[in-house]
Amino acid sequence: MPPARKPPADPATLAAVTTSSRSTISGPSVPATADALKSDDPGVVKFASSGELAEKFQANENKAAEYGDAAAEGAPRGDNAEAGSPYATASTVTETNVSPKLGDEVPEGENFNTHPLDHLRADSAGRVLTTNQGVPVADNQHTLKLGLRGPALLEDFILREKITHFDHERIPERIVHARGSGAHGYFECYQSLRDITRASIFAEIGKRTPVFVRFSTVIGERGSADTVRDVRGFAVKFYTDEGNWDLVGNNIPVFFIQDAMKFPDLVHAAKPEPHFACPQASTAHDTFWDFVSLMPESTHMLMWAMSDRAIPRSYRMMQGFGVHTFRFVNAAGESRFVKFHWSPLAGTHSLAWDEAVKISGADPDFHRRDLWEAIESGNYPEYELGVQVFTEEQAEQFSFDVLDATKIVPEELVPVTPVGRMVLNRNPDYFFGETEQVAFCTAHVVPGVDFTNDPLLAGRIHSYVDTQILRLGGPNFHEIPINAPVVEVHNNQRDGYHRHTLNRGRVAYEPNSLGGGCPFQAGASAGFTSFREPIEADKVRGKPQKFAEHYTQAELFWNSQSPVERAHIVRAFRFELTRVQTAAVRKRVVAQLCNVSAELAEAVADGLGIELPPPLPKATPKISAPEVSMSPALSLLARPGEAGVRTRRIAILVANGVEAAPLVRVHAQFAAAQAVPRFVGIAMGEVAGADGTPLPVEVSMEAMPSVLWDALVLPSGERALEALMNHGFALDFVRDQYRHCKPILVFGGADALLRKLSIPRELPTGESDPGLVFGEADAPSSAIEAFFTAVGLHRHFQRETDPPTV
Ligand code: HDE
Repeated sequence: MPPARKPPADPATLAAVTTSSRSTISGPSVPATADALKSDDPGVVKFASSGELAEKFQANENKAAEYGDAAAEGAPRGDNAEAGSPYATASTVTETNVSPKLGDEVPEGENFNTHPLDHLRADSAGRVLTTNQGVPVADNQHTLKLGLRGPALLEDFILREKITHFDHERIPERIVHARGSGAHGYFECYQSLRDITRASIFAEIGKRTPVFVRFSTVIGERGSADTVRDVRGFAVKFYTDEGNWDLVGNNIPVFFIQDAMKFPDLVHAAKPEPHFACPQASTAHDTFWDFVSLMPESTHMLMWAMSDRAIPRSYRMMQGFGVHTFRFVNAAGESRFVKFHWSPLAGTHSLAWDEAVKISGADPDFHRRDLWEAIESGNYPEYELGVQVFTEEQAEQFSFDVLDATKIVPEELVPVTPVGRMVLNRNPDYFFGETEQVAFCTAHVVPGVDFTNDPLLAGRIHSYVDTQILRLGGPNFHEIPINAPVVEVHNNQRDGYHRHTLNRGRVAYEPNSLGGGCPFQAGASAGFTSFREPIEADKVRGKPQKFAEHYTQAELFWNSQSPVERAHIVRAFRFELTRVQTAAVRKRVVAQLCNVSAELAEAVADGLGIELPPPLPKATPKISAPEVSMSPALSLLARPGEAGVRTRRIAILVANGVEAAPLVRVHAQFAAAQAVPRFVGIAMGEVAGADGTPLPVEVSMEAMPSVLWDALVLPSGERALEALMNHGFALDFVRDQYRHCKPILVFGGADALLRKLSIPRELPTGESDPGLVFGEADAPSSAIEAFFTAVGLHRHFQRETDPPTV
């Protein structure tokens, strides 16, 4: 037997446990010590106490009793133990954050829908296993058989119940937006908007409304990777005190098409091609580009989708938009148009394309994990809600039609006014029960919010309710707890699959006298009333003339991008169109781009090795003098967010012989700033510093390669550097950090690693690279400070060249 390993020094383990508890991949090789259990940080207690609980089960003690004569004597009681902390068995440490939707403030009322989710949570701590009928299960290992080697018996209702349930565990995935992740939180109103809307969530300063949010990709299947190039869904369910309002938006403010009639065509073109079901979660194929190049109204959205908006660093670092123009309606029945904008406090940040591609392999759950980890560590994502409010008369003056979902209303025309903030402070207990079963429907509006005649929106009002009926198995999907409003539901709808409500009495119609007329209609002053829009028109199929202009806002977007963003757009078109096989389709897309910008079209044509084609014919001339030709708000750089290192993952490479002291200091400083610094080793275990200090490795380079980190620290120490310089993974690690424009802190001597990889110290312009910070091991403070700044700046794209030289 190998000698027992000595646990490393307590403070080092505690430090590693602290930052490992902020991650969901790997952890130190040795168990957490008693100190961790006493921590004030619930994440650390959860990490340590679940480890402690697992320690109590050294092996499956009952295994031997499953065989031979022992089995026939009857099953033993299952091994069980009590957890040292309730967190040990919790889904999430955020379970103590309460709301009227989630629980702990049970509102009055006799309607079960009003009960918070709390009463539905099942906690098995200290309980025996039962069937679905509540019958205690004596033996969960064996089928009932006639003799140990004999046939299984049909009467085994326990086996049959278990297998039958298992056989039916899957429901259809969403036809679009199948891949996603959600969180609970609240919306808080900044100011009363009573003058312009009756919507109760905007009634008074400080009013809080519970929300559930689901972020998603559009094209990929449920198990597809998070970091594919795609639009992201940004769907918010507000559980208001006048019913649920679902604001089902995207992270891009426009859409590909103008009329719902074309949605199935768009989705069929973008999804895997039907004959061989490829490619997964990607628009980089012939049918997508064939369709969009024949639908020039998609050009504006294509510009956004080929920009870095489509590869966000995190769901926490992207904007959200309602896309359509909606209406606010006040108590007097007056209406104004409104567009909704969500802006993340963490700023808008994206990945590098090469990084996104590699993350798809290294961690397909990258965004899901990131959202979970941030909330779990108390770094609650926050977004500000802004509105653009304008009148119908103003809208008539615009050169574009506000009912056309391929157009934005530039902020220069109508400013965005902040009206509240949304904080996501609680992870779900159960992914399927909450995130999968949540049903967002654009038809879910509340008094004060109304639709416009956007023909795309009209189709959505039908589609979402319809699709839930299939996906969730019937018309009672509103009764699934995550979908139920916090207010009571009373109507005469009855029956259908999975009906839960037990309505009292014999009346299920209206008008009635036998039920005292109840439930009775609320009347216009209390109930939802549609805006009285006078319309005189012929019944036709067609679009207004202003919808025919397809390129002016695509050009506005291009003009408003920084040089780096433009370069990325060109490369995205180049990548996607190179994957297209049909030369005629490629050419058609470039011809489409000629109508946006000659510079863009030429660069893409160049990348594809083709001659610049003549521009596609236009349905109508471009607008000669648009209201706005440059809008800085359209650049991702316009929202750097709170500069800071919170939640950033910092890899500190370690190997035997490192100079440990500066690394321990960096680890501590970043941990204190709520970042996630971790000691990354060649292998798990413990490394010995040059002075003998033991450092616990938290994760290996193999398990978490470079693309999963935001920044890198290269250690000093001759022996350690030699080991790293001779390790292919370590070299890849450093190369990718540099190539993906991430900040690197280089302690004395470690620049040998940079030299080995021909990494220049300067930018292509000759200036020094602000993302490369050099520090002496004995005077690390100023270097660490500079590195903090460099990490807060996210990526250092000034370093980029096409092609990359490193
Ligand atoms: Fe959707 N869309 N969509 N969509 N959409 C769905 O509803 C649809 C559109 C969006 O996290 C489906 O529950 C039509 C625009 C999000 O659960 C489906 C049209 C925008 C989500 C559907 C559109 C969106 C969906 C699939 C054109 C941005 C995910 C499953 C008329 C404003 C919600 C489901 C979640 C989901 C239909 C266009 C956003 C089939 C017919 C524009 C964020 O009902």
